[in-house]
Amino acid sequence: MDFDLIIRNGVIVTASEVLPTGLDIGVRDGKIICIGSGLPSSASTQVIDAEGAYITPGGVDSHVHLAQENAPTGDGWETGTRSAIAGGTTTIIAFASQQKSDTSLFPVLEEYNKTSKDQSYCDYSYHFILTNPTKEILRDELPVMAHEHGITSVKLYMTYEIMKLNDREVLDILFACKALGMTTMIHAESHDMISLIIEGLERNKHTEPYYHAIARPRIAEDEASYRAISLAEFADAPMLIVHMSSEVALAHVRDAQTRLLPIHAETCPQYLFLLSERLKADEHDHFAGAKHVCSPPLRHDPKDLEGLWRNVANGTVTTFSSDHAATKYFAEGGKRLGLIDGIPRFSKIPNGLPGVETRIPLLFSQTPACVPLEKARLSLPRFVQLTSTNPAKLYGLGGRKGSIAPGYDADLTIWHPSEKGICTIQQKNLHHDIDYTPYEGMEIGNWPRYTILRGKVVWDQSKGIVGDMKYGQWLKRGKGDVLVGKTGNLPRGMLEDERKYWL
Ligand code: DUC
Ligand code: ZN
Ligand code: ZN
Ligand code: ZN
Repeated sequence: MDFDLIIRNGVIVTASEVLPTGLDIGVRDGKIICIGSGLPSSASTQVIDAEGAYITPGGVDSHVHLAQENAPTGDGWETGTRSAIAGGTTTIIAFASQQKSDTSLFPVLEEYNKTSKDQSYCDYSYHFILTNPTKEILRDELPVMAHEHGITSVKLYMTYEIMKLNDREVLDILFACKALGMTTMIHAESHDMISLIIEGLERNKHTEPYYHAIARPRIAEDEASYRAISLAEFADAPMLIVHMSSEVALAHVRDAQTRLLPIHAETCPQYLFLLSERLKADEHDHFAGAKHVCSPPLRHDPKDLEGLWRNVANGTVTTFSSDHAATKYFAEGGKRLGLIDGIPRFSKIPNGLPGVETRIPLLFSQTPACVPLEKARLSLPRFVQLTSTNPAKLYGLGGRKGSIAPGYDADLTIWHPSEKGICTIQQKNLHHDIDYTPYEGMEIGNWPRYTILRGKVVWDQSKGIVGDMKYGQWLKRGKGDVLVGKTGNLPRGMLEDERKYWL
């Protein structure tokens, strides 16, 4: 057997174990063919010596915003995917976004396909953001999206005037998605609580960036998360609540999972590493807090971080995504969005932070690969589940992406041998087209030395980006794996008899 690539002398980590040392990974035609010791090379085989470093599956970032109309100063496909591979991510799932005025999804898809074509350094797919779920779209278009285009997930918003859906609309979508084996993602914050608070803050002229965190308290996330779970339970449909920021809301997810409901949680680096103090002015810049505006907001208390880390470690959180939803702090001509005639208006600051490149190294920094065991926040297999295996399975890429096993795409992140990995996150070393990183100066324990996509080295830390913008492939996804719990449950407190007359 001739291999195109053999990686020797690494420590392979999968979602279930850290394999013994001394195993080689043999790759041909972009796929992992076998894992074994002493695999034979030929003259044409490329051999990489991992020098005892960890090898983890290429990252799957299932929550990335690129080239969205509502973020004109954000990252596009070229810069966003370049940034992804430099940070160990080999697959992203971005968002094709329906506007309220769009009565069909097909033109939206066509337009989005145009912006991504031949512009991606990594493999990619889309979720559809639904903001106007007409009967026709749910009945006639979603099945085509799922079966012909392999788009098997949607994202919904319970907040933002221009995006939010009411509970009935969410239910209609859940029933439609369930029938198609699609996964529903939801942004859960109570629009009414938030809009009431914003009105009060504006009336009292509290409009600096910090008040963004005051405007969206944990109870708004808590209430909407519970409501979203209840709707999913009623429809007996799988759901993932995106970008969860607090343990109070996660308690509802945990409870649902305990009752074997297919309810998932996603969290993101910003909620594990940053607090709302970041929203305050700094000594040089009154408006600097605008760089840290995301929704849900950064929380106030270190106890919030602890609570979230607990849910990462204990299995409640299913996926760890970047929610890379970046906008430049200084837009064209030095203009800062949300600073209107010199007056800060937090409610006009675009929401979202950059993070597609730093996501994986940040989480890796909290594993036993980088810190003493007693300080580690999560195990290495748990790291792999969260960053790669779970998002691949949940979004219908299982068997192809997200693991190191024969038959899978040879998507791999090779780290530095442990003593050489220490690095400091610095904006000047990142590859996005955004003018800051929220993690500037943070010391972390390692950085990907090589990123490999379908058997090809696309990131080599000693050389930089070595991949090609046309190499990324569009992925037709299948049905998601339910992963947690099961469908077929009777909603709590309901009798079969009560349902049979209308279902
Ligand atoms: N939700 C996201 O998923 N990303 C950015 C902003 C938001 O509200
Ligand atoms: Zn959101
Ligand atoms: Zn004020
Ligand atoms: Zn997002």
